[in-house]
Amino acid sequence: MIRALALATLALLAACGGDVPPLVASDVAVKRPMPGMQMTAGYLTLQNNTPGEIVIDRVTSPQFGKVEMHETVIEDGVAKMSALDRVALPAGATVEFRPGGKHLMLMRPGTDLDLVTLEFYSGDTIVLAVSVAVGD
Ligand SMILES: [Cu+2]
Repeated sequence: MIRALALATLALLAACGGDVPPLVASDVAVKRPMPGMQMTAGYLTLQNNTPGEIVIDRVTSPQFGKVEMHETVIEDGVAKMSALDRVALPAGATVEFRPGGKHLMLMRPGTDLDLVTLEFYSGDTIVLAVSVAVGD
């Protein structure tokens, strides 16, 4: 029910065509995979401008076979990555995907990686799509 309300809010804000988009990405960065590597990481900052929670539960990219949301955690002094099923953005919150914290794990890269598009889903709805030029 909460998710339905949040999506309804998103639709409403989008329909208004106001100055502030409901969900904004900034500082988007994707590095080109190292030679021979089948994965790379993606970083960005997400800002939820709605009065409701937005839950990201899937990320896809046309340029990658699989995308996962990961979080790096320190266990017994060792950095480990764990996959996140969902990332919740509380109302008005900013969530960072950055080195050493949450990040996108981009796996099985295709051949054309100059421009990468990331699609963020909440349920069946794409709540944000952002494209970025790949950096070296
Ligand atoms: Cu990872």
